[in-house]
Amino acid sequence: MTAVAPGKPRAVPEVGRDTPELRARLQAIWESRRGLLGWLSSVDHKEIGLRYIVTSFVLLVIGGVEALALRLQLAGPDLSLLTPEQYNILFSTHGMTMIFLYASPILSGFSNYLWPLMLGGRDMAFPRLNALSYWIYLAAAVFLYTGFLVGAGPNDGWFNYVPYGELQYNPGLNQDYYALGMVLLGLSTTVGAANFIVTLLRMRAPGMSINNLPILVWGTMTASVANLIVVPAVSLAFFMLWLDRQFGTQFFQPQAGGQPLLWQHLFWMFGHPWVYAIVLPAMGMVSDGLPIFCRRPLVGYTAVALGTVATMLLGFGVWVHHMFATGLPGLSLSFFSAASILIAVPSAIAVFAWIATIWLGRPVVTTAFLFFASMIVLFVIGGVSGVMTGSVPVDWQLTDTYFVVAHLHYVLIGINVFPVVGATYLWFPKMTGRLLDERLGKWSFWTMFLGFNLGFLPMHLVGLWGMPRRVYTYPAELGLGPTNLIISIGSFVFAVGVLLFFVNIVASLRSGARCGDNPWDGPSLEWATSSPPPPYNFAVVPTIVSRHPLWEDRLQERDERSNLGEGMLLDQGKLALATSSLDAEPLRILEMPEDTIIPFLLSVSLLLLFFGLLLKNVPLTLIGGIAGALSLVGWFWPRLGLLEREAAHG
Ligand code: HEM
Ligand SMILES: [Cu+2]
Repeated sequence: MTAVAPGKPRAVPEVGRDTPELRARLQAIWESRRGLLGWLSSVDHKEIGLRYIVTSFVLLVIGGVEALALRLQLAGPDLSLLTPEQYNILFSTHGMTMIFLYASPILSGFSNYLWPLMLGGRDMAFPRLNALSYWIYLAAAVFLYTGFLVGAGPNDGWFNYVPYGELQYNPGLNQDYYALGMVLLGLSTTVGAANFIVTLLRMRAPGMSINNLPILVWGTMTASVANLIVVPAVSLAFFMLWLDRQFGTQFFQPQAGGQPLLWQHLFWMFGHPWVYAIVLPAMGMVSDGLPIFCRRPLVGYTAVALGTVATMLLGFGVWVHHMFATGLPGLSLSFFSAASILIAVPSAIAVFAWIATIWLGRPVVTTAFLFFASMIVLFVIGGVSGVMTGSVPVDWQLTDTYFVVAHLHYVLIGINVFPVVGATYLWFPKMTGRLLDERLGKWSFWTMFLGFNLGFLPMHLVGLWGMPRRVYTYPAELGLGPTNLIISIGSFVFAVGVLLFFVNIVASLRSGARCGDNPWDGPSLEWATSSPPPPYNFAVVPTIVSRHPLWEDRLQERDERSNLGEGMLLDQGKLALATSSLDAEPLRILEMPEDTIIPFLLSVSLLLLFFGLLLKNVPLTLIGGIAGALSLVGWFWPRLGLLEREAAHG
């Protein structure tokens, strides 16, 4: 399975220059096989990253179409396009899709693609686990949407409060699909998070020390640590709900001594940190992207990096702000209110750093720049309405009104969708070798920006006027009709902007202008390799001495230079270098696993297993379980090569 015979001495790695022969050799070693089997077996982080990105964009479109149906229904008073039951399923499925199947996976996609390139490594630490996390994500999306297609989508909001989720109030399969689907998705998030953390600690180029990391890496690392801690809480909650429904446990049944509030605690202990997990990496995209177009390093790197971590630490202690209206004791409300307001501080650090970077730089107004810079405005609006609802008496007025719908979209669209679209303009050339069209890009930006504000700013108003969220209609006497019409029109304009973005992608894939390795003159390592990068990323292992390896000549910050043309060859097999956690000193040479179809098979087995559990079908459950166990046997079958860990120095 590997090019290296076990036992062959290679403790001191050869050092050499990047040559065409070396590249040919590495290409042969690292290339995935062609054909369907090769495609299903790929463990290349770039391939997996792209799959994540494409799949989550598809889900963004699906979730967007659901939202437009909601806004059609609400465009005027007393409309009956949707029944109340359909409305319930649609807003819950929209929330679930956007939060779980789009906002987080899209960031995993970008980070998967970019991390090893930014860090100067050849792949993630656990390539097979990486493939597994993608395939399980896809399986969970298929599972959840099967429910939706058979009329059993989630119908109790994305946070799925009990006791309404319990069997006696909710007898269909809706809640079972949602509960099991979320447990399945939790597996994907967990293995993905573990992979990011170990990759950060081990798979960096020599010299890529902790204070040279791009902020996107800080963001995803922080998000991954949080996910590892909090995803079990929500998986547990959904599993307990399923037990309540199928086996008569009474965890959340008040009449039997169960605790509905337990659900809310478990859910929001997860839910709030998760909100940061879907914004911190996106903030990292802005922190790394803006400086490229401002032609200068980010102002306040250390403060922004530490602010990222501080946001998450505080973020663990604010979940009760989702429960201010549940009658908890006053003292705990004060504590959680104070913490929620405090969390504005580290976020504000990032905002000031971005503004200072633009102020002190020489901005080039590209489409990517527009998306990143406008995100600052949206972030401030979403942040201010967040601080407002963080105050208990204000929240008592606003909770469950459209004000909250406005707030959550400013945060999620402002700090996730806008940066992600900006990031696509920035890194699409790296991924494909072609530029996106700038003219169409600017059209799409202005349509999105104006449409979004037209659609979502007035939501604050109807909320203040008392329009509740999650109602399928409202009577004409309330006078909410005209404003709601504006909201719906704005939503459609925004959707047209998003559509233009996708049109741009499809058109540019075929006919976009070809670009060189570094079309934006970016400073970080991913721009040092070709566009698109070869399967092995870098022919020789680079050595890094600064945060901006490609800007060192211009910045003249120090005398030393990073060395990108000469370094360890690691061409005697599918090899990668492991480095130490803080200073990135070379430690070990790792034999990386070959492509394998086992992660795909394992996730298909899990899908069968979960359908078996859902339908209480014993044969199906057994088939899924046994197939999964066999896949694991194949996965862990001892292979000598993978056990070798050789010292990287003499
Ligand atoms: C075209 C863009 C979008 C439109 C027009 C839109 C519209 C809506 C509407 C009308 C609701 C239901 C309000 C109610 O009756 O309570 C809603 C809920 C929600 N939306 Fe969006 N939305 C859009 C995009 C997004 C995105 C990109 C995200 C996340 C990344 C998102 C996350 C949510 C969440 C979490 C809810 C709450 C669902 C619940 O109450 O359980 N939306 N949205
Ligand atoms: Cu929160």
